[in-house]
Amino acid sequence: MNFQYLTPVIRGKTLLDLAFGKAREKGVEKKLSGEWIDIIRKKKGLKLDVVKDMLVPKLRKTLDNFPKTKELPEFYIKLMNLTLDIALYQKSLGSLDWAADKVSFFHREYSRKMGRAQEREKMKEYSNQFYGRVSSVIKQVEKNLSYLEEARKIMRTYPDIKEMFTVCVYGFPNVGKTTLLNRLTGTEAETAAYAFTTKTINAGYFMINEDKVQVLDVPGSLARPEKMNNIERQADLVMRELATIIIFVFDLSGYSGYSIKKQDLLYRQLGKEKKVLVYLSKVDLTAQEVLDEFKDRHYSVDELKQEIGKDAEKKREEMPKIPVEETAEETLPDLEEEMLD
Ligand SMILES: Nc1nc2c(ncn2[C@@H]2O[C@H](COP(=O)(O)OP(=O)(O)OP(=O)(O)O)[C@@H](O)[C@H]2O)c(=O)[nH]1
Ligand SMILES: [Mg+2]
Repeated sequence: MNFQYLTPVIRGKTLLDLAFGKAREKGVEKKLSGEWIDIIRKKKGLKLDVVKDMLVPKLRKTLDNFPKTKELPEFYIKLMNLTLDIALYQKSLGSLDWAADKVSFFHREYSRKMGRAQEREKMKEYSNQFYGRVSSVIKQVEKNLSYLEEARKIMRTYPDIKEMFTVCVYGFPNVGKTTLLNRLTGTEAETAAYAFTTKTINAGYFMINEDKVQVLDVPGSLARPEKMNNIERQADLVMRELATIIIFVFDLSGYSGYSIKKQDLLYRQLGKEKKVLVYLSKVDLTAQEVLDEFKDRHYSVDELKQEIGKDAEKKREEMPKIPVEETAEETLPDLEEEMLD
């Protein structure tokens, strides 16, 4: 799923300005002939059409632009639950459908009334009533349009996650996770010398032998499962739901601002459910005796790739293969023979 291209939501006031502005233009430019009262009726009717033809497709387009929750893979629903008010999101989409229907309904109703009107005053009254009702419909959904725009800005930051062998880079804030992602995959994701630089999920890819590996770099986590913030929950979600292997980044240098003891606590919390590979960041800034004291097996960037490559290959080989005799080409000649018999 790619959320980068969600288009900005046009807000209520702009929608109304566009629709009424266009209606004014149309009323002036159209040359009509016949009885003057019929000309007025036609002009007013045309304006109603213009307003509807501007608003309804724009509302529907906005609605279609956003993914429906029932069409999304489970991971994204969980991510939306962490980053958005999913009930309000759904309600907002529903309100656009309602608004489009309402505008169409008023258009039909007032076109009919206009068609029957005989006096100029009545026609003017119907026009004004139609504009008033349409404005009120759009104003009622303004808070939903505004929410969808807010949601769009958040959803744009969602990673385009592919179904393939996936590794998650995990660890405390500011330890060098994004720097490692960039080294592994050649991405240029933002890194900075402060905590919570990464507020969403960065994705990168590398090839190892025949396999393509997806690396997801997540926001930093603190070792406090009972009171995680939304940013940490995203990291936790990726780590649990998507990753086959976790790369745990330890910063022993002290530059991240988090003690080795604290980092170790988070490391132990990962448990044994998934394979965890340890990477030491900022070794250039770390005292030799601190490095010597570190006893856990750890990997360089190249070793990480090799180790991940082995598991990716194993997983590929475990994938069920379609036996050759079951393919269409193999079964066709038999069929032909049967038909000849
Ligand atoms: N000298 C040195 N600096 C490093 C190394 N790795 C990371 N840094 C620096 O450490 C800081 C934090 O690095 P990031 O990669 O942004 O850390 P992060 O873990 O992604 O941080 P959050 O996204 O905030 O959780 C940056 O200023 C990096 O340039 C390293 O191996 N050596
Ligand atoms: Mg980062």
